[in-house]
Amino acid sequence: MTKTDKTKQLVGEEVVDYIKDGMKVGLGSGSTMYYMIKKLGDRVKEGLDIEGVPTSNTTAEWAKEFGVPLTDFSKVQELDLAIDGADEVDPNLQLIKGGGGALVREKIVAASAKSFYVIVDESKMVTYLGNFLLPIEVLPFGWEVTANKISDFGCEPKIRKSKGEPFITDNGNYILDCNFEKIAEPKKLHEELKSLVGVVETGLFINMARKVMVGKDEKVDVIDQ
Ligand code: ABF
Repeated sequence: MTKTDKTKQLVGEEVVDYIKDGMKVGLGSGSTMYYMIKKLGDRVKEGLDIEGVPTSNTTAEWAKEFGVPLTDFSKVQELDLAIDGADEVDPNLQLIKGGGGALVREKIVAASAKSFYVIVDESKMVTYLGNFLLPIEVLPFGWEVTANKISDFGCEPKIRKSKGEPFITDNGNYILDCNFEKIAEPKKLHEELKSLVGVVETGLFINMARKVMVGKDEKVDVIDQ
């Protein structure tokens, strides 16, 4: 296991302490969440009574593998807590997410929770968002037109591919990865991109994270909003 994986495991396991009996919990996606779900499965076996709402098909599979009970939004309107990873976190706890292609469901789940906690290793902490390519989920129909309009904001959108074909999200859409490099005003950029026809959602998570837990070597720093 690499040093980064050990750090992800540390922070992924530590966040489970915040999950209490009876909670409805949003389960994010990504490798840090893998460790969280595995640990949560151990707690469930010990008697913790919770239900999770998964943000991706992969997360649902992990939950089944580790014995974490699942529910969905047809039965639950509000979640007590949502937990997820991130690709970048700035000093104001604004985030870029969507490297794994699950940003829409991740945002719906985070927005439906009373609290949203983010778990990352320290490599994700940045001064400015944008070094990581910003993922933007778009409708397949006319995606070339949507990409052209996005490029007016100062990037060159690239359609995400998997095995030579466009990557298809769990919602049947495409992802454009956009090289903004330095996003000075994340809220403004998110709002302007979101107003474009064809854009389903951006990977900018603005004013959503209440707590960011940062794994650093052998310890976890907790930053509260
Ligand atoms: C998801 O998983 C995504 O939003 C993000 O791209 C990724 C986090 O990365 P990691 O695999 O490092 O946990 O939460």
